[in-house]
Amino acid sequence: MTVHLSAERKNELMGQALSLAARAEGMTSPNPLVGAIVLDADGEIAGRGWHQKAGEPHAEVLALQEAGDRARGGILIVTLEPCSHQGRTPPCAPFVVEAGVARVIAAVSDPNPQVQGKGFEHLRAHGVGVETGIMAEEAVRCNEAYFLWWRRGRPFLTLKAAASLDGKIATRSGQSRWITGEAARDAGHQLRNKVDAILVGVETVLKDDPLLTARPGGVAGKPLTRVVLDSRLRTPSHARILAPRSGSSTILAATDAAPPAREKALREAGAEIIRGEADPQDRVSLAPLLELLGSRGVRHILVEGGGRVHGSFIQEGLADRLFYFLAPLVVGDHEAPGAVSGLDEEKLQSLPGLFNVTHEVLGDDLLIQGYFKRPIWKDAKDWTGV
Ligand code: AOF
Ligand code: ZN
Repeated sequence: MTVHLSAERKNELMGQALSLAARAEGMTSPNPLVGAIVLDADGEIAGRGWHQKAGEPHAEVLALQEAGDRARGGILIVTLEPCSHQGRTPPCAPFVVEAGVARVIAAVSDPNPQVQGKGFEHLRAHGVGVETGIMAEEAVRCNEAYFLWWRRGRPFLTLKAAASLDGKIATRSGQSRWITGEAARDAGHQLRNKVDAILVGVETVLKDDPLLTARPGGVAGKPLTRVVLDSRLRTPSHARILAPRSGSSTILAATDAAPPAREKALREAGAEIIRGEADPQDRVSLAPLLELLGSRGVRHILVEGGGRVHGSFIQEGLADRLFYFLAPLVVGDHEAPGAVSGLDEEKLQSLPGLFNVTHEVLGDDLLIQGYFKRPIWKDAKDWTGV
């Protein structure tokens, strides 16, 4: 018999394990965020752990190591099913058994087909009690890109736009820097810290010459894959996006329409050039590009415009989430570019409103968040078992 935990206490502990997991937000890709807590046989916290980086020890192993002998007869609380496979690190389930834990309380099953219930099975087969479904929705939510990858086989796409009240992202001459205030811009940079890649269209590079790093100035930003949709390779060789940033790389996604001389010059300037399929409008085909990025471990992509790029992702049904910063000013010019454009009429008529909408005031601006489809974490309760 292990110590009795009330439903409230289980939620509280799982909430703490989720907070531990969140400490490595943006750093573990392609692996999930995972947090774990070990209780000793008296119900006292004996160990804590969280996964910090792909290839490094798993959360439950770190928590059990900290607990040492105190884990015997105790309880492991973990935000994801303990793994059962040999990956870059050894399987956790046998380690949990060896540590002498009597019971495991897990939020949700691991959607990775190498695990998917096999971890729970291993524990049960070795006499460890397993309880799942505690805070399952929150646990999927904190790993929504990871879950989407295994459930739908593509990276998670967040679209970000900053617009005036009339939906304009710049003036007609391309001035955009003044649209939102500092708090909104900071929130935008925090978002960059959570994703693996940032993607923009070449028009954005030509107009704004952005750095696309995780922090203004980019001194200590985290490594990011920067991607430009640039079918004809119009990115200038001196674009700031090509400047080396430790750990960050720049991919220019082109088609066969791009001149070989541009390719050579841009490679020399430090870019990686990928020539992919063209869509019927001779633009870079999005789905194959996402597949390629996914195969490189990219799980979450932030799309930062412009309007036509956002429109393409929405049109293709590839947009998952929206961060829309709304600034209290009016541009008032129908020639000024809008936050989303280029959707065909059929698509416009079939677009539902956003799901799970939230509003937040940031200085003088408003942040509206929502999902283009029913969020994947809404189904979390179906993924708790074997
Ligand atoms: C993690 N951290 O805390 C847990 C994970 O290559 P490996 O050995 O690191 O295995 C990665 C897989 O292990 C991952 O996709 C997931 O299925 C499982 N659990 N992974 O990185 C953790 N518990
Ligand atoms: Zn593991």
